[in-house]
Amino acid sequence: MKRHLAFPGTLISLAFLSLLRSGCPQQTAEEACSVQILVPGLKGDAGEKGEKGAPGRPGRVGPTGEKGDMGDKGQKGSVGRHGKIGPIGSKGEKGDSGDIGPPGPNGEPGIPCECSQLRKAIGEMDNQVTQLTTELKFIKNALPSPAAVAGVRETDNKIYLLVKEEKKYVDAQLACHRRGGMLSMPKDETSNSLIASYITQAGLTRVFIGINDLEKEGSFVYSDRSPMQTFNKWRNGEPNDAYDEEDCVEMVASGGWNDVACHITMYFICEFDKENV
Ligand code: MAN
Ligand code: CA
Ligand code: CA
Repeated sequence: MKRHLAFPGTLISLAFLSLLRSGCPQQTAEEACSVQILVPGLKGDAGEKGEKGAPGRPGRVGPTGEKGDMGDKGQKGSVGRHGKIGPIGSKGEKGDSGDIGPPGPNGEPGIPCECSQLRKAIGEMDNQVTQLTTELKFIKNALPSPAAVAGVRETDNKIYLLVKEEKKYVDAQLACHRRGGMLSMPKDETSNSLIASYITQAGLTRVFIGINDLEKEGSFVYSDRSPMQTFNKWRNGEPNDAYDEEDCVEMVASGGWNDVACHITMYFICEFDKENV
């Protein structure tokens, strides 16, 4: 047992105890029960020098030594491998504009108008109509002198304008011309009635209209030089060329015609073709 070799004192104690317990069965009382004290013997002579032992274990790592002097510079090494690609550099400054390139090829044919574009166009036109209606209403009803225009009347293709300026026939015709029209020429019942009601509503009794026999007595023509057709609204007894000087024509409020002297002055009604306005 290794423990006894390591602790000799313990061996002594155990041997003593075992003697006490045995009761000394095979020995005399005097011999067996006497107390034996085991003590070490004298130190022996020095033994011969042993052989050289095995090398000891490596010692612990010593402390770091002081830095030595720098050695001579080594030879230049060979060229290393290519390094890794570096990070992207910052953006450079804007360059000068280039020359204008050649024109591109023609584009594809357009597609039919989209509903949204049509709606937008309609919306804009609607606004324009509203604005024009307002402006026209103002022009028809509120424009004061010197224009002296008492509103206008319209058919599908004509606009009639009553001019409240007293003029003799030729000046009335000239005034209409300057406005882009001519003295009104009632060539059918519809236009005649419209002009008549225009006169009535203006509170007037007569106006010059564009009919005359200036060129040839008794041969009445319209102001556009077109000859009188079958339609006419001569009042009873007219034309009578009274005083041999009546070569121009007036319309009275009832819509009837009467030949009158061209040098007298009165209001007049011009007419305009809508396609020329
Ligand atoms: C009367 C009639 C007409 C004529 C006028 C002239 O009304 O004789 O025919 O044109 O007078 O004022
Ligand atoms: Ca006449
Ligand atoms: Ca007359």
